[in-house]
Amino acid sequence: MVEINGKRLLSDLHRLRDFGRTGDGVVRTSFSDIDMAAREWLRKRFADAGLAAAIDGVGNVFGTSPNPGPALVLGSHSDTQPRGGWLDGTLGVIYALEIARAFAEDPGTRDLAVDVVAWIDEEGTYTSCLGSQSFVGDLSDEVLEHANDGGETVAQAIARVGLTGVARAALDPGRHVGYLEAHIEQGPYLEELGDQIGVVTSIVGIRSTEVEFIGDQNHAGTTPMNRRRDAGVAMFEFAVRLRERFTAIAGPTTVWTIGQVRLEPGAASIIPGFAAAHVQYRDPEDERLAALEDALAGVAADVAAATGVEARVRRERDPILPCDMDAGFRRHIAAAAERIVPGGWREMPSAAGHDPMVISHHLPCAMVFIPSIGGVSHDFAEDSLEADIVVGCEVMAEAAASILRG
Ligand code: HGY
Ligand code: MN
Ligand code: MN
Repeated sequence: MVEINGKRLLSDLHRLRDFGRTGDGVVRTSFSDIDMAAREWLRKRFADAGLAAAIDGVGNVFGTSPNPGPALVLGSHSDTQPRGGWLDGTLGVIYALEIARAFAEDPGTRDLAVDVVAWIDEEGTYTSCLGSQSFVGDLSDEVLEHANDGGETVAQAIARVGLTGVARAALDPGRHVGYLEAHIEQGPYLEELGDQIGVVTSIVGIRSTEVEFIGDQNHAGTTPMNRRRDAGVAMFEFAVRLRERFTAIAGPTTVWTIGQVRLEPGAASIIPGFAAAHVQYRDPEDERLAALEDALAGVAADVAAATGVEARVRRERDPILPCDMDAGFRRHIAAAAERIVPGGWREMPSAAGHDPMVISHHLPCAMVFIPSIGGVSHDFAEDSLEADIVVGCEVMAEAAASILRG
């Protein structure tokens, strides 16, 4: 069995947590100073592990094994949500680093090639899965114009951190035979069912729609109720009707949320003339996501008619399609899990999005989950047991070795 150094693994996880640590959580959004400092630390750690390491032209940290292919790419993202947990993304990056080191230290795996990556902007501060889109050659000029909430575009952020014109890591079909990512489950099932390992079968599809409501800004006291075009009232009515409509057509695992809203000008004594709601919805079936998107547009039109406020519906990004993990890789992971935690694993879908949503259209991919305590994620309270963290890395290492041995 590949000898994972659990102490070294945990020490690097905690060191990376220090970059942006805020209470028990982490604030390390893409292209922030602390994110770039963390990337420089990762680049050095990748180099210390014997990898040819660089921060590429979009901010990915990429470490290339000195061994000839066939090579697996192992990794995850090192950027976080605006109020993120310490393991979301970080776990998979440090697993990959630890596996590269453990392989190099063991004569039985010393010749296996594992390239290691820390993607940038999986979390969508500018545009989700930015780094992996670049790696597979999907990064269009249009995506480079996507902006963060402050209005800075991807291209401007790349220039600000001094990466314009720097070579970008790219998938090498003559070398790379697949991509593996370990991640915390971010949901309740492994813990509730008493399993330590999740072998991911598929990743849900995701659609994101912004609905703007344009009414009349006016005095909150002197404007008669029957003459108002209150954009806030329209948005709240939309949210209630959307819940009713989506509930009626949802499948067993459909999820949605309105996680971000705007009211302008946002003063208590002014009737809001503008409101915007960002709706994100997910499902394993793209047909159902299309039906939800149509229903959403219908609800917006109904609310506009009912309130006299104009409603504008806009896709925030191209739909992310549901994707399947590679069946052969899944068998390797399942066999490794059965060897290390007999009976303590299960196959399961991912309701969270991950970079294999992009990469799996170009390379076979697979994912390993470990339990999240209380099923909590995208919150400072996110955490996992140390024992589960170490076991997850052992399973990932065994599976990677087994895949590369063929
Ligand atoms: O939102 C997601 O599913 C991922 O954690 N970015
Ligand atoms: Mn996340
Ligand atoms: Mn993640």
